Order: sequence, then structure tokens, then C-alpha cells
Amino acid sequence: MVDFLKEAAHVKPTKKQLNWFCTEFYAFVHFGPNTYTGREWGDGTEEEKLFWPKKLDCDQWVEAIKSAGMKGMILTAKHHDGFCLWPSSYTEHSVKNSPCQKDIVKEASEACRRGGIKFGFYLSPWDRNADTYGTAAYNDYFCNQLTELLTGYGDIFCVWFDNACGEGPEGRKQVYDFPRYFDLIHKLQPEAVIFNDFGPDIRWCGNEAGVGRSAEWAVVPSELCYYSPVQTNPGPMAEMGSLSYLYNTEKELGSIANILYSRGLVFAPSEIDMSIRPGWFWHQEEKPHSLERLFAAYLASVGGNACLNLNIPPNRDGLFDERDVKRLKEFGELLRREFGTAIPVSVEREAGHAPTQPVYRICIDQPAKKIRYVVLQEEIAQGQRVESFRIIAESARGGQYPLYQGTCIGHKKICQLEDPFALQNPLTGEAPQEITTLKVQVTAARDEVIMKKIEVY
Ligand code: FUL
Repeated sequence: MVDFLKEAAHVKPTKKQLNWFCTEFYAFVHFGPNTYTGREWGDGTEEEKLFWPKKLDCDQWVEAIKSAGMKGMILTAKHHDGFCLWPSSYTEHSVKNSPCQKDIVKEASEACRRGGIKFGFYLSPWDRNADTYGTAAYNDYFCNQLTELLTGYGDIFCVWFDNACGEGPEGRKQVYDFPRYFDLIHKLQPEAVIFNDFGPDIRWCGNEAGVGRSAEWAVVPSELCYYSPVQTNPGPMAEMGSLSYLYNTEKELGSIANILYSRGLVFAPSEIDMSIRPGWFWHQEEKPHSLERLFAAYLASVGGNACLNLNIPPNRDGLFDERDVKRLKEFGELLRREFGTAIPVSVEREAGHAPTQPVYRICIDQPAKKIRYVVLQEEIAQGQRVESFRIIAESARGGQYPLYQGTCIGHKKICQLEDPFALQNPLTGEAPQEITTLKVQVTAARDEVIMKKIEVY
């Protein structure tokens, strides 16, 4: 068992998964015929002439995206209705037959380049317009479209696949040839991460509400992410049961109880995707979510060993709705206010503790009157290891105040602390006037802990 936990602790990300982790927060952009029909899922019969964003301005999108601190954009090049936002040579159902006559993928990718953010695309395998859907020929069609997108628009940081698989003509269902799609991406854009519900590079978090797990491991059983390369032996309990029930909506994925039964572990971190509004596409009557809700989603994702993919849908003019632009700006201001400037501290790893239970002593240079967050980062390039930890504050007079109890850390854990100045020491009744020291105590880990960074805000 100890050997297996050590193996689990050494499951490593690829370089592109590490780069993706550092992107942290990026925008989804859902745009297409649904924007004009008011639907969420088109059926593929929508007329091309409907799509006409008369004031299209992708620089306006990029500016708003950047104002919230996001570092990339993923555009729905084709949604389930099959309408292509670029003039694909393989279908008539695209912008080329709309009065707009613009290549939206080109406009958006160039605006991202100008604005210095990354660009990626969503390409729906489910296509309710393609005649060949449900036959082997559809996989060729899909690969042709993928090739156009992978070769015509510069560097792609992420290709986002939707797993939805509905019926096509005469009730035919398509067998998606994902391994073939992945090979094509590896060949044409080797730096791009691939999102799919079950990996290979990034997996779906299991909800669209911006909610995270209490322990979000990037190391998960291969039973869940069966497209990702297996990096360990089977767990010690693998012969005594199975994980065949495992699905992304489970509350626990990478917990010890689960991994012991696994046939092998993979590195497949989670992306939290949600929309700034109730729908993925723009609807006049919908309003953006509150700042509180967006901030909670940020803590759960960027602050919970995942990334946040926040959708902002352009309106019928081809512009981000002013209400969303305002909310994004406010959100960026909030993030800068909370995490803009770290409190100067010096961190020391105390001697005399086991390598799996280190204690980090954080001395606050100028005793602080307000402490809200401790941000922890493991050296995830070496693997994810911490199982549990606690944070304690020490007052100038030696009082101890428990501020936080956490599970895993991974790439980044933002710990929102209890207000130490509102706490009383249970023994002395004393409330601290100033905090001089914080202690991060790891209480369990799968192998020696390598902490990359500790910051206080
Ligand atoms: C889902 C789709 O069915 C939704 O329309 C949306 O695109 C969301 C991101 O993924 O599977």
C-alpha cells in the first residue's frame, strides 16, 4: 500500500498540462445561430442568413476578457447545429452563406493575438446538420474540419470536445473516433491540450454550475479518464473489486479509497466550465451572475487545483453585452483587490518533521491587522502529494488560533481563512490584536512534500 501511494505521488503532468494549469482563467465564447433563434441547442435546420452580427468587434471581446484577468479564449467554431463560424470547404452550412461574410474564427483568433491572450476552439462532434452523421464518412468530415481549424489560425492552446452524442438522420448514432481526432491534433498542434469529458489532457469537472470538489485530485483512476496514459501499476485492491461505476459527477475521484481499487492512475486535471449567465448562448432576458457567485466559482476552480473556463456569449450585434462587460470589469477589480499584492512574509520549513508531514512557519514581516487568504502551491511537476493540512495563526503573545483545515493542494489552493481577529483563544479568552506568525502543517501526504510557493494576502 505504501509503495502504491508513492507511485501515485509520482504521477506527473506533461509540459502542456503544466502550461494549461498556469493559464488558470480563460473565456468560453458561445456564438452561432442559437444567438439569433434564442435556443440553446439548434437542430441544424436554421437558415444561414439568420447569422448576421452587424457590429462584430472581437477586440471588444478581448478587452473585456482581459479586464477580468482571463488569459485565453475558446470559441465555439461549431456547435451541435453544425453551423461553422469559419468558411469550411466541406459544408455549405457556414458563415460563407450568411450575409455577414466574415470568418469569425479568423477575427477572434487575430484579436486574441493582438491582445496577447491564447486562442482555442470548441468543435462539437455532434452535428445535427451533416448528412453523413452516423456513418464512418462523418469521421472523415470531422477530421477535415479539424484540419482546417488546426492549420489556418495560428497557435491553438486548447481543443475542446463536447461529448454530447445525439441522433442523426434516420436515428443513426455516431461512433466518434476520438483516438483519430487526438492523433491529428498531436500532429498538427502538438502544444494544444485536449479537453474531453474523460481526458486525455483535461477532464470535465462534472457540473456546469461553477462548483468544485472538496478534494480535487489531478491524479485519478484510469477507469474515469481512459484516454490518458496510465502511469502506475494497479492498486493493491484492484483484484478485489472494480471502479466500473466511476463517473465525473462523483464527489470523490482521486481519494485513497478509490485509487486503491484502480487498474492504474493517470494525470488528468479538472476544468470547471460555467456561463456568466444561466444560458451558454446570449438571451436578452438573462442577466450576469452576481460577483459573489463568480468569486465562489473562482475559489473553487483556480483556487481548487483546477482552471476556470467562464463563458461570455456575444449578442446579436456580435458584441459582448454591456451588462457582462461591466460584470467582468468589476470581477477583475475584485480579483486585483483580493490577490493583487501579497503581504511580505518569510517562509521557513521547520526542522525535525517527517518528510510527509512538514510544517512551514510563515513570519509576517510587519505584523498584520488583516489576513484573508493563504495561497499554497505544490511543485506539481513532481506529482501531487498532500492529502490534508491545517493552518494556525500565532499572536504576538503566543496564542494559537486554528484558521483553516484543508484536503489536497496541487497546482494552487486558495485558503479563505477565518478572520483571526474575530477568534478567541479557548483557553485564555484572548483575541489577537496582531498576527506575527502563521503555520501551515501538512497532516498527511503520499510521499515527501515539495511546496513550490506560499503566499499570504
Ligand atoms: C454541453 C453542450 O450541450 C452545451 O450546449 C454547451 O456547449 C456546453 C459547454 O457543453 O455539452
